[in-house]
Amino acid sequence: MPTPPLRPRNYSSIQGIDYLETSPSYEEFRNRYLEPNLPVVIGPDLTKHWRARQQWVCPETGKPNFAGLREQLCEEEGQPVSILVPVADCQIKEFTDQKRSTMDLREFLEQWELNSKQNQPSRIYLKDFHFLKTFPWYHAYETPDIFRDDWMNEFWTRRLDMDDDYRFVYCGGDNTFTPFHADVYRSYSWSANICGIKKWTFFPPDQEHLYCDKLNNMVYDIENVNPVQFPNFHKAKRFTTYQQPGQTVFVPSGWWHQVHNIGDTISINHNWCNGSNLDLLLGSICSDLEEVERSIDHLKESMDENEWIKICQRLLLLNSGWDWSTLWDMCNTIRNRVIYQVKVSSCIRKECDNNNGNDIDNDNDNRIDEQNGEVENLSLFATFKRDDHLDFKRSTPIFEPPLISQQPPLELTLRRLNEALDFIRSDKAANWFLRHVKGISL
Ligand SMILES: O=C(O)CCC(=O)C(=O)O
Ligand SMILES: [Fe+2]
Repeated sequence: MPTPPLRPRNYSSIQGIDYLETSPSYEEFRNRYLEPNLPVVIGPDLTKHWRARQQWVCPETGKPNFAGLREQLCEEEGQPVSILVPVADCQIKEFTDQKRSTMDLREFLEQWELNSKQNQPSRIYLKDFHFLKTFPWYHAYETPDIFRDDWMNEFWTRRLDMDDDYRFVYCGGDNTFTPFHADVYRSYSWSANICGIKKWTFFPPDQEHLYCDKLNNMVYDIENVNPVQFPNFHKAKRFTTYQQPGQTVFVPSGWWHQVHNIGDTISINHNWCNGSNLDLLLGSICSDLEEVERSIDHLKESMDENEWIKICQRLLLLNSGWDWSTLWDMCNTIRNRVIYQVKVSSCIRKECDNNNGNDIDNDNDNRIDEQNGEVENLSLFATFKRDDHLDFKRSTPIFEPPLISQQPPLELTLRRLNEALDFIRSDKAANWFLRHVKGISL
């Protein structure tokens, strides 16, 4: 399989993790962090107006407002309602992750509060909880502008074959943690801390050989590494930061990290991608696929070429949650939206040129953004109309596309999308799979 071209990124001169007291402009965020793929922590102003920060925390103690959370989330008109949430047991490793199960939210909050009152460390961590899907009416927070160019949530919340997203809430007592990992699909994540402190340890990319053993097992917990199994782990370059209440961490693409909660911690996070890390996602799907192919290489002889492609794609979807059609459909959905925005903004520019002579000023840019808001409403309307034909009732609220001011120039985005689509099209196996199995015209 050909490898996709990666834009060069240089991690060798990083000294530490930047802290910005106030939110950067989109332009600054893109140039200093998104494009070079570097982490940053942003001060608490970014989140201070959120309902989650105002109502989920006791102002006197800084601890979670356990009673308020139970009342707001586990009751309807004074009656208890049962909400099932995903939890991880931080003391049991299962394969490469913690043992997962589900639990009633009220019970979780009660147990957590008890541990907290007794100053005991916790073991159960509520994580990957799809908060918006469960409480679409609640408005706990707003996605900050700098994280709005988010193709994963834009695409996933419009998918016609599933009702899903990458928007989560995490709640855990003292000592809960998330083991060493890089995020799904090599996506970015942002994580806003509502209360408690999170200790993040970040490892820049391209050091995987230091935390992988001969059998391809990865380090699980960076604080308990077997030096015989991973003799070179201590050589890995790393950066640590303590995220305070209200602060937001930007986690770049493909950076391995581990997170420890200090005290009772609640956070909100999204996984996301856009034109700045699309090449890394493409690289990630290619390496996931190579791994699948390696693992069933012994079966290759016994099947014809097309059967082999189909089986590899099925396993890729099962193991990694995506196949060529997922990535193709996401890029195509975003491409259609961007083309629409290009058309609308060029119409407005023409109209403004006619009205004002050729002077394109700030007012004009504002008009483009306003009009862009209308583009959003139109696309939202189109999605609702299409939803009439869905086999399921969509409960996950739509993630709105970014305004023009919240994304790079549309032409650059289109170029990157076209490059990715061309790469997929030029791969013989992907091309066959998309056309003949998925019925997509390329
Ligand atoms: O907060 C945690 O425990 C994990 C968060 C995380 O890994 C992420 O946001 O990428
Ligand atoms: Fe992560």
